Amino acid sequence: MTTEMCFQDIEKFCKSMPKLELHAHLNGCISNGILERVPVFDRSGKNAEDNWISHENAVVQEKKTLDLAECFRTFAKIHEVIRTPEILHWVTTQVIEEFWSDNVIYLELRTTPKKIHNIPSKDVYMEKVVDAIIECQKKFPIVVKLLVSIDRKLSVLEGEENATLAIKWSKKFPNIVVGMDLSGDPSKGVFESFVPSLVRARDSGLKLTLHLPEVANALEAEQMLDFRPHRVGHAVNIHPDLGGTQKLWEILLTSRIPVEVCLSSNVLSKCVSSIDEHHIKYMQDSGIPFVICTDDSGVFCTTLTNEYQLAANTLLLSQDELKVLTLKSIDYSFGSPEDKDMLTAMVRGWWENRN
Ligand code: 6MZ
Repeated sequence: MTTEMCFQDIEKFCKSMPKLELHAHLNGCISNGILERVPVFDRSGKNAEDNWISHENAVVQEKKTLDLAECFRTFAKIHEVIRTPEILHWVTTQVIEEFWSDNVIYLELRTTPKKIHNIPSKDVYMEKVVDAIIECQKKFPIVVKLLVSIDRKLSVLEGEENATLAIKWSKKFPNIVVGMDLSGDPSKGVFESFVPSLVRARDSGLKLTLHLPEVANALEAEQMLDFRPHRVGHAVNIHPDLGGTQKLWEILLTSRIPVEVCLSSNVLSKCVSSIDEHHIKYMQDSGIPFVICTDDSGVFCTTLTNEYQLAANTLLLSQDELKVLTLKSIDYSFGSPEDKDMLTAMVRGWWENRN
């Protein structure tokens, strides 16, 4: 940050800025505050106020650092809380509201549809999440999109099912269901096996984002970049000084594929050793396009404000550079041309009118 702003001002400034969140896993974004308030619904679907789910197991996020394996155990514990369609609907509204209170004006949520506990089918899972999005968009000035994830630990058949689901729901709700994501524990599954499903989704007009493996796996990272997704997540282990190779870095550089950068997630999950060792600096120096994201705001106890603040401090960004970063995130989003025009007008308007 330049002398334009003192350290204490940065947080206030980043909070007040209108922001776009492009990498947020629904269940990873359930904060402790939300977990503590999860209501139990009676059979009629109404909230039984006096009855609360015991979710002690799920509240494991206070830890300062988790390794990647612990992160995935935490997600599994959170999934234990999502026991009914009503709870899924409720947590989705709460997650969206938390982003909105952080001045997020555009949110891309991603989630792997699940048939778990009393959620009878992946279609019901989709229905509840989409309903919650529609409800929140009526209540708050926020645009919300949904990406259907394939968790890479799934079978090829389940990956196919998720692609079919994404295509079906994008036809029903083209303004909401706009893309697919490949994510999950990088030590499980193989990217190549999901390629036919992802190609089918892309051919039907869906946008794609892939988590480049968060553990060193040059072969798979190269295959993913060669696949030319619309965006990639994380991009740890790509730079030759940071666990990658010169070849990979050059492929990323020449591809111009925007990278979803998740600073707290990468540090807290120990995928990078410290913020000073984060590849964001190399990306800035090389001109690789990137966007600042939270990943799992709940599990990593962070906000998009906090991530922008970290980026501003790490890269010594000026206010003007923060504005450019925000405007670029509009370009990299999976929103429609109309969404992008509206968001650009909103962001420019805010920057012109701020004191
Ligand atoms: C890879 C991640 C992730 O889908 O149940 N997920 N996958 N790397 C990460 N970095 C820490 N963070 C979250 O949200 C939780 C799921 O998102 C993926 C994992 O598959 C996790 O189970 P949903 O809404």
